[in-house]
Amino acid sequence: PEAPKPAPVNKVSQYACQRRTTTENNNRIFTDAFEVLAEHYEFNDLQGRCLAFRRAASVLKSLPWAVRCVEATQDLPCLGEHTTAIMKEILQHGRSFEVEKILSDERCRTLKLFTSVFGVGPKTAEKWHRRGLRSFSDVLAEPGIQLNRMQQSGFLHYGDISRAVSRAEARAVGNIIDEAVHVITPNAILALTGGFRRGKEFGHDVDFIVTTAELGKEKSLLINIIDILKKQGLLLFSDYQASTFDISKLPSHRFEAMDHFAKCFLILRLEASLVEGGLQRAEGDSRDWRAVRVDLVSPPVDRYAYTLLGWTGSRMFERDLRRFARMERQMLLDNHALYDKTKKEFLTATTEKDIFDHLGLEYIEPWQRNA
Ligand code: DCP
Ligand code: MG
Repeated sequence: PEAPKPAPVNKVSQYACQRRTTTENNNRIFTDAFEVLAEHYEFNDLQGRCLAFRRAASVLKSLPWAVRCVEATQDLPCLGEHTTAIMKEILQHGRSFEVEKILSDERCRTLKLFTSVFGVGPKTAEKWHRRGLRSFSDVLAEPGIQLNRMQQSGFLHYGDISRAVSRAEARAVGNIIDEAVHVITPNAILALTGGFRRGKEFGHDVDFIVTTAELGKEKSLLINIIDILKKQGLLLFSDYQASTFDISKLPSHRFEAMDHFAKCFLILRLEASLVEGGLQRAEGDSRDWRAVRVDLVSPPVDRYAYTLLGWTGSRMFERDLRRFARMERQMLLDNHALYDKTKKEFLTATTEKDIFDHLGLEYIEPWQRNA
């Protein structure tokens, strides 16, 4: 039976930062399909098409209702001919043949497999595929392939790292980091960011901001944390990147540019005894620990709000905050700062709310940023 058409509501914005998107997705059958297509276009270097499908998925995720017919979507932004055709296919047949073709495509499957390894990006995956490699054992047996340190750890801990991290595990990691920073300084500031701050139940890693209330003291913080974790025997891998932050620089124009704060990408050993309800483990795995990916970023405390906003995500939310700032406000935003091009000045912020205010945006709670 035909579902009643939803009553006309306020127009949905083309900007993710003007939509409220919780973790409850009423349109997963479509957004999962769009994500497959987006990834396919990404692997084939068609960034425009990739973004179109990511934007369409993001709009559907924000809807408090499930799409039952394509006519119901005609007032929504970011949905084009191609996305609508896919939705039609799914509504009619329960699946999309175009998506199924991609899912069975050998090249796409191999690239997805290779990029699932920590330290392997699309370029390396492509290179391995062009050499005729199709599986992990192909890669590991291939003479002349030099894995870097990150990739070696990626393969070593593949089973653990590719398994989702639970909220209880994230909390346990938080306790470990909290203990370590408080050994170093009583003025430590520690915040959980990323997907867990947005209320997700599972994540691929755990993201934190660590800094201190004394400006400048953050400079040695990560190095000291890494040292403590190492002494505790908890450090399975660590890649530390020192700060290259320059206060005089304008915010970056690039959407996907990494910030310049000191950061580290870690793999930690997490004991089961520290996790309420136990570890996420494969069936038959009787170890009492697992490896977990953890990212730490350490900005100077006066950049805390920008870093918190930037690392909370989602990626689409971040991308659209920056796009909105540039297109609608003539401002430049990134994880370090907000710059008003008209007034030619930097705007300061101590809370995320300050930044939304500067941008003339309604405040969106972290759990409403799952765009
Ligand atoms: N981030 C970003 N752009 C990138 C990478 C990251 O804006 N290219 C920001 C937004 C992310 C946050 O950093 O939310 C953390 O990155 P993750 O890759 O850990 O993403 P999530 O935590 O959102 O997802 P997951 O649950 O998979 O960890
Ligand atoms: Mg994360």
